[in-house]
Parts: sequence; C-alpha cells; structure tokens
Amino acid sequence: MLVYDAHSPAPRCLRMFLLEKQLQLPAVTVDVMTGENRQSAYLAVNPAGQTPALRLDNNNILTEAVAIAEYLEELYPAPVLIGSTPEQRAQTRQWWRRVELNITEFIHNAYHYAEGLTRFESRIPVVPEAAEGLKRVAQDRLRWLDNMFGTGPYLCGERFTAADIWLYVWLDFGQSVNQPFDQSLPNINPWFDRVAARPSAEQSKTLLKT
Ligand SMILES: N[C@@H](CCC(=O)N[C@@H](CS)C(=O)NCC(=O)O)C(=O)O
Repeated sequence: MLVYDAHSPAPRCLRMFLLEKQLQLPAVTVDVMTGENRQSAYLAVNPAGQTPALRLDNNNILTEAVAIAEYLEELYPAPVLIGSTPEQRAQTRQWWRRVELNITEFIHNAYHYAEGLTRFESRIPVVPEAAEGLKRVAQDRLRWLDNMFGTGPYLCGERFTAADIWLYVWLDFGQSVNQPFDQSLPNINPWFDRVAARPSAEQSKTLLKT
C-alpha cells in the first residue's frame, strides 16, 4: 500500500488514525500548497484532485479519508477505532456523520471561501459571501454537539474512536485559520484537551515518512 499524504487536515485525520492503529505504511507527500495535487500526475491517482489517497497492492486507489479508515479497520481490526460489534460500529458512524455533515464540512468550506480563498479560487467554485455564515453554522452545530455529549470521556462514551479524531483535527485546524471554537463549551473543551493529550495528536502534525 502507499499513502498519498499532504500538509492538510483530511490527510492529518488519516495520519492520526494510522498512529492510533500503530500502522506504518509507505507514503509519498503531495504538495497541496503549490497545487501539485491539481496537476495531471496526481489527477491520474485521484481525479478529484484531493488528498489523502491510498494505493492498494493491486494498484487500485481509494480516496476519501473516511473510506480509507473503514478499509484499514477491516484489514487491521485492533486497536479498535470504529467498532468491534455492529452496534459499536453504528454508534461510531452516527457520531462521525454528525461531526462531518454538521461541523467539519462547514469549517472546510468556510476556509475555502475566506482565509483559503486566494489558493482555492482557481481550483474549485468559491462563494466568499457564504464564508461568515458557514463559520456561524459550524459554531452553532458544535454547541448542538456539546449538548448531546454523553458522560464521556469521548463521543462514544468510554471508546476513543475515529469520530473523535475527525472532530479534533478539524477543530484544531479551525483554530489556525480564524475559526476558533467557543472555549466555554462545557463538554467539548475538556474533551478537546483530552484528545490533544494523546501522543497521536502531536505526532500527526508531522507528515508520514516517505
Ligand atoms: N472529503 C475528502 C476531502 C479531501 C480534501 O478536501 N482534501 C484537501 C486537504 S484537507 C485537499 O487535498 N485540498 C487541496 C485541494 O483541494 O486542492 C476527505 O475527507 O478525504
């Protein structure tokens, strides 16, 4: 297998997932800053032009960090990051979807339309006038998530899962691009510090070894 890695949040989600899985996979780095991912060589890997991607041993390519994580969990079930029973897996996916559909996608698009505009306007359709609204929705939905947070310590209770990884990485990214989250949220704040204290949080800032 070969990971197409990059200095960006979706690849960092995968890196943190791999670290928690204690999995070391060969990797190459794609320079998303200069747009290497939008050139023909990488488009032949992923026609969507996005990172991360995973080349399988049969040369087929998987994209979408969530799909790659699901694939790796099936190949390497332990340590468990999605679930070891149908109910656990469904629970993780429930929180994962709440996180992606309501929060991280909004953070991501708001970034494309505001702080990342000059980089992205030549790559994707951009709607600068939507940026402030998207930022507000992400913050509102984070409050909504905070209200639904159970007794913790993680989104799925006692289990640390991929849903925690995704939310953590994107909130951390948000803080670096003028989308800080509300530091008074009673559940998300201690949860964020708890996840930040995991070695994989710091280590995932570093690109995979090539
Ligand atoms: N939904 C995709 C998003 C992939 C994505 O947007 N990747 C970004 C980095 S976070 C990227 O490659 N951006 C560079 C570009 O779009 O040109 C996933 O989770 O894998």
